[in-house]
Amino acid sequence: MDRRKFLKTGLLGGVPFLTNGCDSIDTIKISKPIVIATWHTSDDANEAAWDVLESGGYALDAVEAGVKVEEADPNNMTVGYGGRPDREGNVTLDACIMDEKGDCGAVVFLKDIMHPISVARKVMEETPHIMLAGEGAKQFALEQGFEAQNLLTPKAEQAWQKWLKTSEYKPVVNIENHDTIGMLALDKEGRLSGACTTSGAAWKMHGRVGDSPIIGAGLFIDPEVGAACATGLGEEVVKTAGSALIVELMRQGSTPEEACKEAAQRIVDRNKRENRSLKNTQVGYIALNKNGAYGAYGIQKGFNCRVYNTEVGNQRIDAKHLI
Ligand code: SD4
Repeated sequence: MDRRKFLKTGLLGGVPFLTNGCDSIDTIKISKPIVIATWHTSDDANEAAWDVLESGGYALDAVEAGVKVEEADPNNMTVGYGGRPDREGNVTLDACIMDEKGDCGAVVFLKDIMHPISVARKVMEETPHIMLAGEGAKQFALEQGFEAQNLLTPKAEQAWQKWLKTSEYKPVVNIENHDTIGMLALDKEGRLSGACTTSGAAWKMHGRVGDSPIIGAGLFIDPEVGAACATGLGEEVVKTAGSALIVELMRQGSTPEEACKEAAQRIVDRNKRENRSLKNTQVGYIALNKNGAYGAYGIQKGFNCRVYNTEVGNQRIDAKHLI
């Protein structure tokens, strides 16, 4: 059989994707290192990750360094310091990290710590658990040497005060649930890692946890196949196990873009079946397979991401969308 029939090209990635286990990996072009992150605003985050990858560093170090840029940026109002608070005025953070062995760590409902992704990595590396929540997560962070600080900036507090006037919980598509950073990287040695970090949905209920720190929902990696992560309305991502679904679809032969599209379609179909409006629902997915092919897809117009490799540089990509 013509061996080209075994290969499918990632629609965005332009890199052949091995769809048949008979082919040997060294017969196809592998694009590495590479990093991809949700939202075009992650350009500086990609730069930080690329610095690690280009010098031959570890994908896990790259994604941690990358998303930390957004966690520390007060102008990113969906991640870390400067994140929009919950409806009671508390900034509460969710994050998870996963490596090429399938090991992972997460923190949820964490307060007062600027870099939840680094705490999540400590959970993975220093504890027998995968997830710590709330006060326990903060206590662990302090024990590990992280410093407590107020994460509510004047800008975020003003936005909250304004919201309080109506107190309507109607997330504004591509604005209020925008800029959570999910990042996937493949290093020179072919190791895949991913990180996802967020302050969650703006004006959420106190105690609410979204998809971003949930392995299989906000992030998933299978080193045999690839990686995926999500941004947008977390409840919808969790209900469809979005990132795990994308990885499984890639395992069955879908390109990264096809897999992201199908996962977005599942959300649309489920809501249509229940006659629910999707007007206020945006979810965007990115995926990277083990060969460095990548893809993205959104439910609504307006989702984008950023890819960095030697071929394209640090490039913005506007994802296709279903609606
Ligand atoms: C959440 N998925 O907590 C996050 C929000 C998000 O860009 O992605 N914002 O539901």
